[in-house]
Amino acid sequence: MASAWLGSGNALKNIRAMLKTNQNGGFDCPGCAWGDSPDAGAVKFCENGAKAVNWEATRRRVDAAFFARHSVSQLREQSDYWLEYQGRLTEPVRYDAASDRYRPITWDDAFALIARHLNGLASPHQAAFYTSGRASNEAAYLYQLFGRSFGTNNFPDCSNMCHEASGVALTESIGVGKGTVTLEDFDHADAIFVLGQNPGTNHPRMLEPLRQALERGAQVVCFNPLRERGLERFLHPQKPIEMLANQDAPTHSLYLRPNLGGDLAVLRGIAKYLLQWEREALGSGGPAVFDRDFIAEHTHAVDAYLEAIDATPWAQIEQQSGLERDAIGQAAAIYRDAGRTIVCWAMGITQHHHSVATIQEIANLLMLRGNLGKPGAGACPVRGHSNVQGDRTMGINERPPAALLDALERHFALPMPRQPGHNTVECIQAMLAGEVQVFIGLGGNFAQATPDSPRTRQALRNCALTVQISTKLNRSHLTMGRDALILPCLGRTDIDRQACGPQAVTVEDSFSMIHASRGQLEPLSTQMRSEPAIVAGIAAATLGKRPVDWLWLVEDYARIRELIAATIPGFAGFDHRLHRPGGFYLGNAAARREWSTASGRAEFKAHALPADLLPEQARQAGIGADLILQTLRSHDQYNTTLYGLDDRYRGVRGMREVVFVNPADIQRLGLEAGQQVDLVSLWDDGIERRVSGFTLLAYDTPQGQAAAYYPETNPLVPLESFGARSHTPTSKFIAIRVLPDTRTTEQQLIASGQ
Ligand SMILES: Nc1nc2c(c(=O)[nH]1)N[C@H]1C(S)=C(S)[C@@H](COP(=O)(O)OP(=O)(O)OC[C@H]3O[C@@H](n4cnc5c(=O)[nH]c(N)nc54)[C@H](O)[C@@H]3O)O[C@H]1N2
Ligand SMILES: Nc1nc2c(c(=O)[nH]1)N[C@H]1C(S)=C(S)[C@@H](COP(=O)(O)OP(=O)(O)OC[C@H]3O[C@@H](n4cnc5c(=O)[nH]c(N)nc54)[C@H](O)[C@@H]3O)O[C@H]1N2
Ligand SMILES: [Mo]
Repeated sequence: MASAWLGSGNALKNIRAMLKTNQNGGFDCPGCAWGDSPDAGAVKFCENGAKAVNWEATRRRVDAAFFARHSVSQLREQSDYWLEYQGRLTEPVRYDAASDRYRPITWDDAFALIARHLNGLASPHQAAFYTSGRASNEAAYLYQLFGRSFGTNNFPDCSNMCHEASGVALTESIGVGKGTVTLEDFDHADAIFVLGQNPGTNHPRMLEPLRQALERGAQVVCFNPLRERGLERFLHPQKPIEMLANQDAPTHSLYLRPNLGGDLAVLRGIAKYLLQWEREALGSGGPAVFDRDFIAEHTHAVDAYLEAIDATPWAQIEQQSGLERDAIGQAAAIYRDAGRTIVCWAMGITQHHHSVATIQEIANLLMLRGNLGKPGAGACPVRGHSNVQGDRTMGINERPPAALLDALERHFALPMPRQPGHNTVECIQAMLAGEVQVFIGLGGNFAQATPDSPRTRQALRNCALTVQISTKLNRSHLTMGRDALILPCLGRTDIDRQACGPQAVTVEDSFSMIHASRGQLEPLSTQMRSEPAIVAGIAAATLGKRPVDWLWLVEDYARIRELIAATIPGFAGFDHRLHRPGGFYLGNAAARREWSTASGRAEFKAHALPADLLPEQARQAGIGADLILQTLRSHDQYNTTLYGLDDRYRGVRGMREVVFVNPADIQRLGLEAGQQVDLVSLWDDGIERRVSGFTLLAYDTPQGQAAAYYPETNPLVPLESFGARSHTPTSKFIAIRVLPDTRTTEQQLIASGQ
């Protein structure tokens, strides 16, 4: 299989473009949301960023001739990898049911068609506007302004499946739903905790600050059920091969391997140690363990929290975390001894039933030692998509803060909808119930990224109209409503020319740094349009000039930035500040120790551990679960985009339909490594959720804790299995049974391509 690099057929030019990635004057890497130091010589891109750029910058094209050759039914037979590999979408097309093919449509006709559908709805709430986190600030701002002017807050987005729990938890605890640290803080931390994250693959540029931290004597403590290669040794992200070979690189200080979903218990165990040591210090007059001044001056409700710590028995902590008390004590001692600590986390923490509680426990621990709002310390939810954080800042939010709606109403003199909209799970439910009729996707791959795949696909098919604004072909284009459009857009790498000349867009990284991104490559076709231009086209066709002249706005994106400056806090003088090298810092109230919470202080949140990690509906399913499954990313993918079939650091080659299981579990289940199996998830609602033909791999994972790749395992995730108050599908905790493959030998041979 061709590598992403060579497969794009444009490698040399792309290398030149790469050199400009994430640099002043270049484009923002469409890979992850890790930030960059503005200093010269700092790492600007990584191996996986190179893959993302090259994948987008292909010269292969999916045009009218392509769609004339392939019917939609034929395309459905192809793999996800094949679909994306066909190249960039280059002209707008509409589905024609009679020929089962997509056929060219003019942009004007496409916009008019969408407007007809939207304006024909009985209620604006019958439309949903999905966003994936690559959309620029400018595109996202226009999109939310359009949706709200149309009359709804139905903005499901990829964040609902990603860091939603971080936003909910931190907003309540510290008054800001984002991380409090900047990249510079990593230079000053005495300890860095990394929970539920695989940076070697998903945020390679993060390895550099981790390595530097170890080299200057700071501690790095990792919590992960799997031994992830990138967490065991921190090597240079531009030299991935070192990662396999070099044994001299600095290693972590401590690596704990909790059970899936066991982090709340581990963190509570750390809190228990701290409380014990604090009491001992009070008794002996020794140095304080808690930051007593910070707690007194800046926090609220510590007593209830200390009671919750006392009320949690060690037996429950050990049972739920799968770790022994002493091991947790080692982590607690590192935390106690560090003056300044940063806690980082990603999907291993956010995609559980009790993720909000777990993240609030992280905030509790930070507060106990005053690790908020001082250099070298704080909370760091490491974001996924390169602009997912910015999209939220711009108002892509199904439950918008009242202040945002007030500001929009004031500025545009138009009433804004106050009723909360649908998040991703609710949107699928509403489509299944026929309540949402028009679905528009600004990027992403809704059919594959969301849970309960067969039901999600049915939900899309129920719609009167589905519109996908995309760079590349994917399964969402083949899972359509009765009417369907594909609108081809420019990506980050493409030069974006509008009436007033080439345009820059802006993005926000995980550290609330805003910077400009300018495409460098000539677009493949003049028929492709920018995301802001497409949104403006839809809006103008649907609303005319209400409440703004949409088409005039996109002639020069500085005009959009003026609106952002006028209505979004922190963006005053936006267009001007943009031109500073390295961009500008949006600021963060919690990092200044200003608490926008109910009490005006940072809130301790006292949660009990879940009585049972297994949810009621999995227990009700009768037979006990064989295993708990987490769904994760391989080294050769970007979410639903597959660059190849290898997972280098986990030693997997040429396959993705695999399930990693502890050898003792394989034996217990009476199975053999290498065997083909079916995975069936346990959820008591009468629906069978099964995937077939997975190869059983013996792997070093804690007993009872299995892993398999996303998105292939999304058919197993029940739509109703989501996090409390986050509504995030529990992609890291699915009770499953493992059964010998039930397909006939003939089907197996067809599936394996023989
Ligand atoms: N190359 C590349 N980069 C990416 C992406 C990509 O697909 N490819 N995706 C982007 C996006 S949108 C996101 S959100 C991020 C995702 O970045 P990650 O969160 O690193 O992605 P996952 O592969 O889901 O990995 C989850 C990690 O958490 C661990 N884990 C799972 N469950 C638990 C648990 O209960 N407790 C603990 N302590 N650990 C657990 C898993 O073993 C795994 O190491 O990456 C972004 N960057
Ligand atoms: N089981 C399971 N499910 C998960 C997860 C998991 O860990 N396990 N992770 C969840 C997470 S963290 C996330 S963020 C979601 C991701 O959900 P999405 O963001 O919806 O999915 P992606 O795979 O990132 O979307 C890829 C598609 O985006 C389009 N695209 C790429 N670049 C651009 C661009 O610049 N503009 C536009 N308009 N389109 C573009 C291309 O057509 C491409 O096919 O998946 C979630 N689903
Ligand atoms: Mo994500």
